Amino acid sequence: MSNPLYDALIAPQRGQTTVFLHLHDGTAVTYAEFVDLAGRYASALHKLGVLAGDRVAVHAQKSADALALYAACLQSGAVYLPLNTAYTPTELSYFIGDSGASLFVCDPAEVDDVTAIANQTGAALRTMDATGDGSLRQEADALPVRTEVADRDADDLAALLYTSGTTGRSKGAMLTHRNLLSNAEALVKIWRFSDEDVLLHALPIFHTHGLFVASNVTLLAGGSMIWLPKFDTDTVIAQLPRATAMMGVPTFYTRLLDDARFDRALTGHMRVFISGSAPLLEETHERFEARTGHRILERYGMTETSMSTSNPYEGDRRAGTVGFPLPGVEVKICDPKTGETLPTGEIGVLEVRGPNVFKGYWNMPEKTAEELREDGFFITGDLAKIDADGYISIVGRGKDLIISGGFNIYPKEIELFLDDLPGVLESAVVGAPHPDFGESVVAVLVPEEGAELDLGAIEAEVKARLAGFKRPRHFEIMEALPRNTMGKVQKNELRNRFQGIFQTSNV
Ligand code: MCA
Ligand code: AMP
Repeated sequence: MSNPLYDALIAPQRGQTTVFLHLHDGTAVTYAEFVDLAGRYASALHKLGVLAGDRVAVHAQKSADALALYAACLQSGAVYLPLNTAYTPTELSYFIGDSGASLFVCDPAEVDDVTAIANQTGAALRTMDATGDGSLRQEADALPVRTEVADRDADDLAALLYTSGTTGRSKGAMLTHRNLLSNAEALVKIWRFSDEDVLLHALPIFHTHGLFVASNVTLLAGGSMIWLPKFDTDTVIAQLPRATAMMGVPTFYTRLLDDARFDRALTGHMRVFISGSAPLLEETHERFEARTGHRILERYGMTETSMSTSNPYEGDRRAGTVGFPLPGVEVKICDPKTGETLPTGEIGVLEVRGPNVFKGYWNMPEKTAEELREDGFFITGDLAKIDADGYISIVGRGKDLIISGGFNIYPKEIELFLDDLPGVLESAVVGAPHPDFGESVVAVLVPEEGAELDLGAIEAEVKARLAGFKRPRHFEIMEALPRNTMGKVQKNELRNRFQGIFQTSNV
């Protein structure tokens, strides 16, 4: 009997009285308590009839319980499906339906809005609030700690993470035990994580970064985490003296740099600051070093691959690069049209192969075949180059994607939504540089002939149905979209036109 992730991350911690999570209210959860809590949730899952391979969809705030539910899913062999807390019921309905989740754990405040979704798909509905309380914990509390661990193969699914697609339809990336464990092992090794580490954790746990990179790495190393509900500059500054390591998206670091308290004295004791999920500007890298003496360690990954490359722990952490492939991971730069490998130094599409590469998209064999080659290389859609020293730089995106504060936004999804609104003939959505989020969203609307667009009503509709981070922060009404002779919308022209739109306005 074996269960690769549970055996490596959770089982060794059973009975350990050292602290795993330092909570923001000053209390702590020991490893022994965490493993028991997970065991109670595993009992609740068992009682609900959740079987190995079943999907458990979780739309809950970050808490110790939410993480214990992830561990319980590993123990039960269920497939953990975390969902961005900003998603609206309109968005949730697709994920619950598409995944065929047998259990949907939501926030108590949204029960009325999502009951219909659960009824329609046949998922059992339970609740969990920001403190972890809710109907699921009440059931778990009444049950004994389950010790039975489901037998799982390295190729069995551990998690299903939805990532939006250029066609506007989200794709569920199937991540196996092998994918997640091999990545955690590689990262613990190259970033030198140990049981002495205290990771300042201010990331959300519904994405690869906060869940797998940060939490799996800490669990595997047996370290502890300062478990913050979200990123808040004051709290991070107050907690930093207790930490040894921090992981964040570039917005975390630019916000810290905007605060004079964030300096050499505050950070001198830190072992490492790691950045990813979006490009870290060279300027931020340099400001960070000048202020703190630390060079941020930038790495690169994707939902489909977890982490693929990283700057070195020891050695030159080069600004503007994402370092070298992780141990066991192969990368190549290919011609986007032919797929042929390009010579060193040329820009092309980055392809990745290794134990980190996902199994494919849930129920989407054609999409999987388009992006995952038969020889195992995954076509990332990121444009990159490799220099003579082997450092990889991400120089752009071949895919139409906006990354705002580390969250991915696919223009197509917003365009399809806007096109459906009354009076809108068509729309185009592009990203523009934003001082806080890196990039933010601009929407161009073309009205139907004779129609008067009411931007206030459009914004209200967007707010009600799309997650807040996807909200266009600038709308522009135009008579027609710029098109080339083939009729294709010239997004570059729009990007150039709106390049400075967020630099001056306060949005
Ligand atoms: C919140 N808002 C945003 C964002 N976050 N708008 C644009 N972009 C965002 N990222 C909006 C809310 O909808 C709200 O709008 C207003 O900002 C305030 O919300 P609040 O929650 O208070 O925002 P915040 O606390 O300032 O959040 C910003 C943040 C957060 C701290 C940067 O977005 C964050 O923690 N980002 C991390 C994302 C992440 O973990 N990415 C990893 C993906 P309104 O006022 O209209 O209601 S994994 C990945 O990419 C790969 C695998 C990898 O390599 O890691
Ligand atoms: P996701 O779809 O959330 O997995 O986001 C993955 C995308 O984030 C990648 O395809 C890249 O475009 C981007 N990304 C992640 N890390 C970095 C980085 N260090 N530099 C530039 N882009 C990054």
